[in-house]
Order: sequence, then C-alpha cells, then structure tokens
Amino acid sequence: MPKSTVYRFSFGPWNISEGADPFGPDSRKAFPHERKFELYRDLGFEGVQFHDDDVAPGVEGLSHGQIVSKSKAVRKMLREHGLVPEFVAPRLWFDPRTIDGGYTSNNEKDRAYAWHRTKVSVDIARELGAKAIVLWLAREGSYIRESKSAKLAYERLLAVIDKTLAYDSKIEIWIEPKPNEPTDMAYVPTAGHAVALAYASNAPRRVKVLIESAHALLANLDPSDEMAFCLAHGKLASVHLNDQNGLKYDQDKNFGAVNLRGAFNQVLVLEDCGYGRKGEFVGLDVKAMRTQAGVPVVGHLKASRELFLFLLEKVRSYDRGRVEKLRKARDYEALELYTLEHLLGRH
Ligand code: XUL
Ligand code: MN
Repeated sequence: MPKSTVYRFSFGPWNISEGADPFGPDSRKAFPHERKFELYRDLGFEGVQFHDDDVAPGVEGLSHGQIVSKSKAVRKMLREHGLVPEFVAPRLWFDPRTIDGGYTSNNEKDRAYAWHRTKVSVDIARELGAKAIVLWLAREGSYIRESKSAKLAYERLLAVIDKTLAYDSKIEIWIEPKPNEPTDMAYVPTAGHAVALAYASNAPRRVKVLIESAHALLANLDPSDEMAFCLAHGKLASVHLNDQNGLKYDQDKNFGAVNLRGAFNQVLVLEDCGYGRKGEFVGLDVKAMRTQAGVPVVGHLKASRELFLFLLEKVRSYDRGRVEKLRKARDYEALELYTLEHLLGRH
C-alpha cells in the first residue's frame, strides 16, 4: 500500500485583504504586506503564490536590475520563513493599457505591454525559484462580441504562450480558466480550452492548468470534473479551492461553505488521482467576508484548510468496497444515500 499523500497548502498575500468590494471601500485596516509571510507556517501553509507586483511593488517603474534584486530579497525572506514560492502571475488587469485586455487587445501597444509584463513575471519566477507563471486571463475577453475577432484572439494567446516558452526553456505556464468577470465573456473559460492550448503549443509538457472551484462553477461545470479532466491529461498543476453560491459574481467563499458534497468530490478526485505526490500544492483562493473585524483576518484560510483535511478523512474512510458493489449493481439511489450518510457521520 503506497504511503498516503501529505498535502501542502498555499495561498497568495491577496487572500489577506481589507474587505473592499465594487460598492465600498476597505472595511478593515491594511495589514503590512511584508508581515503576511510571518503568518503562513502557523496557519499550516507552506506555499506562497505571487503576483509580479507582490514581489516587486511598483514593478512598472523598476529597472531589470531592481526587479532582480527585489526578487532575490524575497527569495531570502521566504527561505528564512521556511516557505516555498509556488508561482508568479502577471497582474494584467490594473494598468490602463489592459483596459481591453493585453494579449488580445486590438491595440499593438497594449499587446507589447502585456508581453513585457509576462517577461517580467518569468524573470521574477526564475529569481525566486518558482517553476511557473500563472495566466489568469482577466480581461482577455470582450464586453460585446463584435469588438474583437475571437479567432485572432485565440491565435494571439497561443502565440504569446509559445513566445513565453521560448523566452525561458524551463518555465511552466499554468492557465487559470474563468468564464467571465471582469469581462462579460472571457476567452479560455474552461479546462478544455486551456488543455487544447497546451497541446497546440510548442512545448505541451510545460503548459498546464490551475483549476479554481468558483471559476468552474461560474461556467456551470462541476469543479471535480474539471480537475479530473486535467488529471486525465497529466495537466493539473495547481488548484484554487473555494466555493461559490450560484452563477453570480466571483465570490471566493470558503472551501465547502456552499456545497459540502461538491467539496467532498473535489478532495476525492485529488486524493484518488495522486494529486500532491509530485509536490503540487493545494491552493486556497478564499476571500474573507467584508463584515469580518480584526487585523489581520485569517479565519477563512484556517477554516478552508481544516475543511479540506476533514473531508480528506471522509474520503479515506469512504467504504470503497461498498461503493464498488453499488456501482456494479447500478444502485445509485443507495450509493447517494450512503455518500450523504457518510458525510453526515452516520457511517
Ligand atoms: C481571479 C483569481 C485570481 C488569480 C490570480 O478570479 O482567481 O486571484 O487566482 O491572479
Ligand atoms: Mn484564483
């Protein structure tokens, strides 16, 4: 019997936030960015996810040399805290030049800017010792269908993936699909789109996927199936576990907070497919409620990690003999009842 997976958890500094939403300003005092890293280990987290400007604030105005030295300092700080950098994501949605997307903008200067930011992210990842950049394609989409050629947009996305693979011979690109928000309709809305881009690229083995539960739910898909699809292709590089109440704005609720059974199925697929055995992290992209007082707020991270571990116990004590028998008999009514009773602690 192989030894069981010891899961490693990660999150990004943006997950300790001040409570602002599109309708109101911060509701909590800011907790200094640099001090967030002191909290990770005590919370049970080891991996840190970064945006490029989390590592090098004001990255816009910095020279290459300044970016490298800032990255080196962060690498040292991580080592001192016993932390591992998981990935670096170019923040391609804040700057005016990304107002209509970067890679897929109709404007050549915007596209050049997005490519510059991508190279900077690869440089930072290299200096930090992170093996991947994450492309959450925030504004690569449209507000009206007529504004862009979708075919050209997909060609441009593939071209930039190939350029990135050529820019650094080791870097991996992990695509984080999302179907909408902030755009009305986003390109690369699902795992299937991301995996297709991976296979079409010049180095398919270095292009993988990060599945976020809420993003899959926004596409009206089952997150555990999206994960399974990537796993079947050897392409699940990371996950952003969280939850989502219906087809609304991206809520980033605590893992399992809306649909416990859905969360159970995500842990089940990860555990059964050996996710985490090659060092992959269980990322938690969860947002503290605006109403939560105190600085820093971390209860949501703690709760989501604990829920994962609790569901892992449920997965490991799920009676597979019984499941197999019920599958064979095609008695899915009984299988459903067993699963629900197991989750409720009756077995
Ligand atoms: C946006 C989202 C981001 C990415 C990283 O919906 O999930 O936090 O995970 O840029
Ligand atoms: Mn995410």
